[in-house]
Amino acid sequence: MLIKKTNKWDLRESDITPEPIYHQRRDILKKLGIAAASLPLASNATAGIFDVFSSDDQTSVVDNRRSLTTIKSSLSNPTLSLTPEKKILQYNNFYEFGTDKTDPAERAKNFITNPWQVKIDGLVNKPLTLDYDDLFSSFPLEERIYRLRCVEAWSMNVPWIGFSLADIIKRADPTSKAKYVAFQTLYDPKQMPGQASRSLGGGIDYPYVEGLRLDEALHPLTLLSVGLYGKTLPPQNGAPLRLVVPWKYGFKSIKSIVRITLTDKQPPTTWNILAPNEYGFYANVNPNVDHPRWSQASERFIGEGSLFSSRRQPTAMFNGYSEAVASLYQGMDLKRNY
Ligand SMILES: Nc1nc2c(c(=O)[nH]1)N[C@H]1C(S)=C(S)[C@@H](COP(=O)(O)O)O[C@H]1N2
Ligand SMILES: [Mo]
Repeated sequence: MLIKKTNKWDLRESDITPEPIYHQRRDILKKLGIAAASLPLASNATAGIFDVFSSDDQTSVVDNRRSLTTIKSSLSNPTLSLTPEKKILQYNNFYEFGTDKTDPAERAKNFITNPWQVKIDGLVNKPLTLDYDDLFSSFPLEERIYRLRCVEAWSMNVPWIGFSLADIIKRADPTSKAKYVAFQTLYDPKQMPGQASRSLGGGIDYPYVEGLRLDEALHPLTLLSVGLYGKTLPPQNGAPLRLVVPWKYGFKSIKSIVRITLTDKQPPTTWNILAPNEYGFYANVNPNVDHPRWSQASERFIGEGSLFSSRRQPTAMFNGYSEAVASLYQGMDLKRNY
């Protein structure tokens, strides 16, 4: 049967929808076996089809998470309205498992996170290795409700569980030469299909690497997370250990970390390597510095209700953490150091 191609739909959807959501819609359509071109779309008919997050027949997720006991933290913001757990677990960026938002939850289901080892090495007096159990027993676990802002202009509020990165760095006792901290994600193409295939993995050279200046790394807000919503992290959110830097774009918050290295030089970072004119080393959330291809002045907050009716809100300088972190960048040109 010849299906009439309605370019009108493509145009309208891509015009009004941020790119990642647009791709996700297409992905959902693919899974439903619906060719996008075949849809006689009345604009109000789409809502039901795409409203995956409010339908209850989508819950067949393997869940090996354990409950974690936490203490309160003065660095948490309990007044933030939380993004529902289901959305935090099903709308992810983790290119090692594919580039669509729903890929990580699907493809990381059997990702082995225990046993696990994390090395802290480089310019330190006491290099150390943490095993899986050490991640949960070495430091008191705090719950910290933070804002998360992706460079793609969407945001969530997440109740993370973890401890300050500073705790682990201090234990390793950096030498006076240490000026930066480099992070590395696990490299295991057998488990991570995006590492085995350039197209699946978005053209990234793996392992995913990230970095911070030492003073940023030692800031108490900088969190090593082992959990969210009261439980251990699911694989798609970076189990068993991931970074969370709440005043920076989400790509700085590297997942499934195996190595933390203190260095004297600014470390290479994955998105900066891929597109240096679009993604800088600093990546501080800043409404006044646009991405070359889109505005950063506002963001789509993913909260209750349909993902696609989520509200637009203004982007906050340093993602709302100015008071705590602005002094780190005093005298710096934030347009040049994006
Ligand atoms: N190793 C690795 N870490 C990563 C990514 C990735 O693709 N690989 N994506 C980053 C991006 S772009 C974002 S927005 C956050 C998303 O975290 P979440 O899925 O827990 O919301 O993870 C970051 N950490
Ligand atoms: Mo992101």
